[in-house]
Formats: sequence, structure tokens, C-alpha cells
Amino acid sequence: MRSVVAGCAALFAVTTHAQDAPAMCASLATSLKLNDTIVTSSNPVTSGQFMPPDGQASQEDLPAFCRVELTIAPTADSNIKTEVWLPIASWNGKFLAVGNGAWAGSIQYRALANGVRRGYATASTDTGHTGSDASFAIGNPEKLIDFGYRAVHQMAVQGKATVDAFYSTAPDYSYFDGCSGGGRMSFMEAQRYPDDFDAIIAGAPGYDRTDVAFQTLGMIQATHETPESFLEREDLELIHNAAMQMCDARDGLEDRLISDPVACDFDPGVLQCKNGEMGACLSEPQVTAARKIYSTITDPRTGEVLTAGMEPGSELFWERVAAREPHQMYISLFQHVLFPDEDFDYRDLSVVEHLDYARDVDGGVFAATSADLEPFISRGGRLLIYHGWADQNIPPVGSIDYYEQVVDTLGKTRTEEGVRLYMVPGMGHCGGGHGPNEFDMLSVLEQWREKGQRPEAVHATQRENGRIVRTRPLCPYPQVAQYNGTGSIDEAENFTCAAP
Ligand SMILES: [Ca+2]
Repeated sequence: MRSVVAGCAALFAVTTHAQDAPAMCASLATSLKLNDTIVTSSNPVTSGQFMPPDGQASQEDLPAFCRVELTIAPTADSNIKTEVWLPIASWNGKFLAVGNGAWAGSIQYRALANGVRRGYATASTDTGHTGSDASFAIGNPEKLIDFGYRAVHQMAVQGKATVDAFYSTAPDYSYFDGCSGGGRMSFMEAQRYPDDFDAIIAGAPGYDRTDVAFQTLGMIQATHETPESFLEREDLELIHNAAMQMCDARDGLEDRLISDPVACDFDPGVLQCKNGEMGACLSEPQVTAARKIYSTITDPRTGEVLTAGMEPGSELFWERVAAREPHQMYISLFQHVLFPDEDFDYRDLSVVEHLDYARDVDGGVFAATSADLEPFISRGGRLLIYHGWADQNIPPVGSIDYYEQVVDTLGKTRTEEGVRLYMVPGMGHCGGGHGPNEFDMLSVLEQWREKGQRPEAVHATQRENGRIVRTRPLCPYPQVAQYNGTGSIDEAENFTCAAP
């Protein structure tokens, strides 16, 4: 009987809230009191279209929501812009915060829109600066810390308080979803602030940006070693086709996907031109450059592996890192943060000369490398990691390395309780590529955290020109999708997740 009464009261409260919500939303501008935070504005937004103020793409088909703009300043040098979008009639009772790629520097309006469409009270932050490189960091150490980890934590704390103030109740669950730089934020939250979120998605986590920068800039060093070293688009296609030819069938099925690239030891030396051969072959300097891109990068003084290289199947994306000019995100790390010196030339970068210094300056501001997730998991925290095998920006094996470190630290049972890793064959950096790359990890995460259903196979879809051309299960590491032997190889139901 009590539950029926409580249910009626809750229904009444929600109905009343929807009617009063626009006025309630506007009043937050003066009534909402948050630590170290100014409520810049609070306005109801009617359903339909929202045009972001900074030139980002218009967002359509939105429900009515309350748009709260916060300026958070935990230090005198801080200026953390954060928006919280609160669905007025369609709230699902949950809070979702979203991450940013690269150096952040802008509110993620598309992700905010996606969140409120699905019913979440959704938050995004610019992490304390505007602009897409790290020049903000020069002379602003507190802003660097805001970017490194403090802004996302503040977004979690102030965002949840905003939810509580608007709906008069705390969210039932709080989630974080980020990819690339956002995946680094995901790791940072799970490691540093285990109370902020109930469960977290980390896509292509760039959790060790400083070490990876040596690898990524090492790739462009390799393709500029000599004038003959450069790999043109047709060379990348040549290498890609040879890698696919050798590695595709190794996983037991010829399907233009390499399900376990690490198991295929492809050597681009097979493409080296022989005795005056021209055309579809590589020069010796090109072979050397390609080998370096596939290789792990190590500290020659100690033999320590900094990070793995690229995997067979990723070659068509190499022109983003081994291009004419260095990858802006990674060169900005050295030019604006670590040295800083705007004239710093990537050709001068050396592990022996610069690694210790760079790690020292990083000092954990960027590096989210702690494998001790016990505080997070012991309060029910769940971490779902995914990474495309054809990622060119962040070596995919890094995600496996981290998973294994957690296993070493917490044991297999505890790790499986709180962490799941999905390697995605053929997918590039946070998407794209030539494999099934559409999947709904947020729903998977919710089933896990809220219903206790540990994720197994995750349904993934591949489209070409809007049409579904293939479905395939993604499998929790170390399992891979294996063909059952009958039926279409383009349909997920004909595959089973099993150990390779
Ligand atoms: Ca295959």
C-alpha cells in the first residue's frame, strides 16, 4: 500500500514539475548556489532545434530542456565553462557527463543533444579554456590542471548538484562517456575520483599521452628520415592490401577484417622493390619507415616499452600521423606544455634526451596510468573500454596493456567484476574504418550497472551509404567473434564470442 501511495506522489510531482519547469528553470539563475561556481544563465529551451553559440552544428529534434550555463573557478586562474541540459518532461532519472577529444576547449553540443534526446540530464565542459591546441597552458599551470583532471571532476560535482536542485532529487545513476582525450578523462575519473560516476565508458583512451606522443611523433620522424622515406597514399594502400592479404584469413575467416591483429606478424619488407623493380613496391627507406610505424617504441637505455605501434589493417589512416606535418595535438604537447617552445621541431625529439623530462613535467596531470581501480569497483563502479584495432592516433594495444595491468593489480576475478574491454576489428580512432563501428555501449553499461548483467557480445553494425551491410558481435577481451560455419558472414547471429 505504501508503495502505491509513494508512486502516486511521484507521478504527481513529475506532472507538476513539467508544468512549472520553465519558471523553475529560469529561477535557477538566482536560486542555485554552488561552490566556486557562477550560474551564468539558466533558460528553458523549447523542443526542436538548438543553434550552438560558437558555430558548432545545429542540433535538431530535441525535447524541451532547461539549459544551465556554469562558470566554475576552483582557483583564481580557472574559467571552466560547463553546460548542464536538463530534460523537462522526459528525464530518465539519470545524469550523463560527456568527454572531449584532444585538447578539449569547447562545449560538446552534439553530445549534449544526444544525451537529452535519450532522456539524460547531460553535462559537458570546455575543461577551462577555449581553442583546440594547448597554447592555453603557457604561463597557466592551474588551467593545465583543470584540463588534466579538475574540470571533469568539477563538472561531475556541480552537474549532479544542478540536477538535484532542478528535479528536487539526486540522479539515480551517474555516467561518463568519452573517447580519445575523453577516454583519458574516463580513466582519470575512475582512478582519481572513484565516487564521481557509477559507471564509465572509455573509448580509445589516450591515457598515457606523453609516452604515446613519442610513438606518434616517432612515426612522422620515420617517414621523414630521408627524402625517400615518405609514404604516399598509394604506398599506404599497397601496404594495407598486403597486410590484409596476409592477416585476414589468419583469424579463420576471410571477411576483410583482422580479428586478432597482434597474432599476425606482418612485415612490410615483403613489398620491397627487387632489382630495378618499379611501381607497386616500396623502396628500402619506405620499408624502414613502415616497420617503425608497426613497432613498439622502447627506451634504448633500459629496454622499457613505452607503447606499442600500429596494427596491421590500420595503414589507410597513417597519413593522419605520418603526414607532411606533425599531428597537431601531439606536437602541441611539446611546443606548449612540456618544454614549452613554439619553435620546437619534432625532428629533434628523442626518447633518450626528452622522455624523463617529459614524464616529470606531466607528473600525472595527463597520465591516467594507475591500475588500482579497487576504490572504484568496490563501490559498484563499472568501466567499459572499447578501442578500434585500426586506430592510428592511439595504439590499440595500450588498452589491452592497461586491462592486463588491472588484472595484475586486482586479480582476474575482481577485474572481470568491474572492467570490460572490447577491441573493435577494422574500426579507426573512435569510429570510422572498414568494420562494424556502430554500437550502443551506454545501454550495455546501464544493463551492467543497474541490472547486474555483465556485458558479453555487443551488437555492432556497419553501414555503407546509410544501408546496413554487416552486423557482427563485438566480444569482451580476450574473446573474438568466431564464425559458426553456416549462414551469412555478414550477420551477427552466425558468430559466437570465444577465446582465439
Ligand atoms: Ca578475417
